[in-house]
Amino acid sequence: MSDYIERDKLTFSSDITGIKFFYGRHKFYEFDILKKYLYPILEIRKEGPEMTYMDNKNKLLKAREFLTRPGVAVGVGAGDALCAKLIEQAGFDFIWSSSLCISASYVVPDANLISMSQYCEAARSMNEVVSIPILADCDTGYGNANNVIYAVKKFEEAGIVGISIEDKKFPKDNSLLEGGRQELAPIEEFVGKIKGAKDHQRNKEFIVIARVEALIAGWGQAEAMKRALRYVEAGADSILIHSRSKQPDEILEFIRNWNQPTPLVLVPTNYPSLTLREVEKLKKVKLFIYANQPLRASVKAQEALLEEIKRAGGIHTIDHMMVPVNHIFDIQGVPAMKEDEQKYLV
Ligand code: SPV
Ligand code: MG
Repeated sequence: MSDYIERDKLTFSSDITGIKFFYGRHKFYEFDILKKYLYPILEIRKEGPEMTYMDNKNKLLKAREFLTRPGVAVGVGAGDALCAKLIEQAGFDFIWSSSLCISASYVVPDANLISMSQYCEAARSMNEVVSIPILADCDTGYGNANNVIYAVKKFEEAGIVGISIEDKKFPKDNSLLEGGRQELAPIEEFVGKIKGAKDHQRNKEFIVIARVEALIAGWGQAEAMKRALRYVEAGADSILIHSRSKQPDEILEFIRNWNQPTPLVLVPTNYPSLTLREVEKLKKVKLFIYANQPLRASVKAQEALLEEIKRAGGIHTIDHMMVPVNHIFDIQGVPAMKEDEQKYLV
């Protein structure tokens, strides 16, 4: 991805490594850290591909900040663009493009039945409608290290700010599934995936989260810690330590023993008693993800509504169970379209 703008002899080119200024063919300056401020100063077209590029760059920078700034960034799981939009409107920091929620949108088990392209397209459609970053749940990376490298390329191209890959065998089963196949991959195989991802990412801010499934698989704290340390050494930007224990105890034990600067990620689905306020006090956790609650709430709401329509023999009793249709028009951006029509439709 690169932009190239020509103004007489003064030109600049930008790519993922920075911005370079040229007079004729001579490079006279190279910026990196200032690039987010330079785009607006140089008045790159406000619409079109360059702007999309800049939007994504800002999302990458924002997501990086989540890992370094004080406090905890909170993300919510989505399976489609509408859900992502609602999450943004509710004021959350980022979207977790969830393999469970995307699989559920196809009504198939969260077991790598749909392809990497389908997960990626779902994430892309979310990214196109929100201005907060999307972190993609990429399961085990869809195969071996070759698949991970290809996935990094495709998800970066889709404007996604980072991926999470988990150290299970492909094809995986959902981590919360009672009696699911929770088979761990050999450590070195997973280390290869992390290195492959980090070596091939094109944006330096792109985040690779290594997800440790040792507690999910019942292999214990020592194995979880051993793996997490190896993944940090391999270049992981963050460690997602996952648990399906009904109490946060094993997660809290892991966090107590964690003495690396690399930040942790938690998904508290099965241990909801651990609140954001408590997580903030722990200091070592930077991303806190409510992975699937909107999906579960919407299934519950739709089931109740459908049951009531069936019972009442009509749609005359359900107004209080739905938003007005104008609310849907607003979410879809109809007001902005109407403004455009005033200007451009003859
Ligand atoms: C997801 O949301 O798809 C996750 C979290 O990976 S979990 O369902 O807990 O595995
Ligand atoms: Mg998942």
